Amino acid sequence: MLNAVGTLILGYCLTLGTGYRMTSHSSGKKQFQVQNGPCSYTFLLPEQDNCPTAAGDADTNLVQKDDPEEYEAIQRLEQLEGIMENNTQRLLMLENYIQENMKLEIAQIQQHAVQNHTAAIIEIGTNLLSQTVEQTLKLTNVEARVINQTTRLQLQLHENSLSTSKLEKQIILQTNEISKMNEKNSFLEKRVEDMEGQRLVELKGLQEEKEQLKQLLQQQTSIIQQLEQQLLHASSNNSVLQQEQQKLQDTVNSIINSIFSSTMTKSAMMQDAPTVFRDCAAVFKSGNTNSGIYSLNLPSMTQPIKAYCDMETEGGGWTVLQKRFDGHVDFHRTWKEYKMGFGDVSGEHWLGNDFISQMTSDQTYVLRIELKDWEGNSGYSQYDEFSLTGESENYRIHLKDYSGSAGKISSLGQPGSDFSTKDADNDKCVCKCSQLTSGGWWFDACGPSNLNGIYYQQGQNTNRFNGIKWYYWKGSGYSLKATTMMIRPADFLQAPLK
Ligand SMILES: [Ca+2]
Repeated sequence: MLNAVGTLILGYCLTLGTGYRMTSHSSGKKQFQVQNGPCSYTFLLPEQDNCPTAAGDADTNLVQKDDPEEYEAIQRLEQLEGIMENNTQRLLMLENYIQENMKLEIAQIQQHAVQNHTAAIIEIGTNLLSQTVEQTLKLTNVEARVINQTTRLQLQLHENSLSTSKLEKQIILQTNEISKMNEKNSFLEKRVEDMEGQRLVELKGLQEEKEQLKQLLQQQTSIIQQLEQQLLHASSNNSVLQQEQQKLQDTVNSIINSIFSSTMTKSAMMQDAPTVFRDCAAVFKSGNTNSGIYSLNLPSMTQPIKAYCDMETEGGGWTVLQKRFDGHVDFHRTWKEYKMGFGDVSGEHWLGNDFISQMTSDQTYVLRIELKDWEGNSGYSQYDEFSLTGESENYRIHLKDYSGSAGKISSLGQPGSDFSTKDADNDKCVCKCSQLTSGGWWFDACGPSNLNGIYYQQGQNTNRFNGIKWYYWKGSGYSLKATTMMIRPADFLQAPLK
């Protein structure tokens, strides 16, 4: 059983929110409000005007048990059905209205959403665009770099190709030169072969000549041997002749001496003047003041010798012991030759150690050495005392009081050395100075002087260890042009003329 209910629906939209409330209307109808979103719906429900109370209901129920009551109920049911139908139509209308409103809202919402999406898409698009621009810029940079690199590489490639072509040209030139050289080389090889052939022929000829010369040499050797034998025979004959000559000379000397002695006796009786002189000073003082060759003799000597007298230098009266100026005389001589003297008295010569030794044994002599170099300079060395010991003491030299211009120091050392020759080694060297440096001299070991060394001509006179040496004037390697050694009594200038 349904209660009859009248319903009125009013719809309007106000604010958001959803809910419902129930209020009592002044007309005695109850109303319901439903809130859905911005819209609210109000329902007015009609109520029955004479609803009986519970006690009254009991009476009504008694009345309704009759047919009018059923009729009344049917009417009410029909009324309710009508109301229900009206309500249903209204609800349908309401639904339509709501649907339309919803459509608009949805459209608005959709539009709004579309706008939002569009903005977001535009923003994203803008972002994408800016990113794209950045990427494009980067790409442009990269492209520019790539282009630069490509250009560089192209330039390098171009340069490389240029240098390659140059090298190729050079290679071609060198190849040409090599081929030319090869041609020359083959030409030269051919010439060398030809020359070798010629040389072989010449060598063969020379070998033949050599053989002939060998044979000739053998023949000549045998001839020389024969000659040597003949020479030996002749020299034995010669020594016999020399002995005879010596005997003859002795005889002549004795005759001369006897003549001299008789003459001297006569002269002594007539002039009391000597005719034989012991040295050039005596010659000078006898009045012979011209330089030249004179005969000298000593009481201890058996026979006189020839000597050169220098009557001009420093007052004259000098007996010359040694003279060299052109190299004509060989001074690499034996002990005996230096003992007896050698050379040309008027030219280059050595007076003789025996005579010098005896001459200086009983009187004080001054030794003067005069020297000339190849540059036109002259110098001298003088010793105020000079003497030689005898042969038994190897003609040892004694010197004192040096002065002169040929060196501030004497080139003949003190104390004096023994005399050495190529066949008599009396020096202080483990070597043999005479054989080493040539000539006879008072070598030390081998000492700073040797006036009897090898004579070297101008232009060949330097860097010589074996030349004519006077160290403290011209050094060790210099060979002098001219030398003179001469002596005079120390009292020559003081002694009065006889
Ligand atoms: Ca020696």
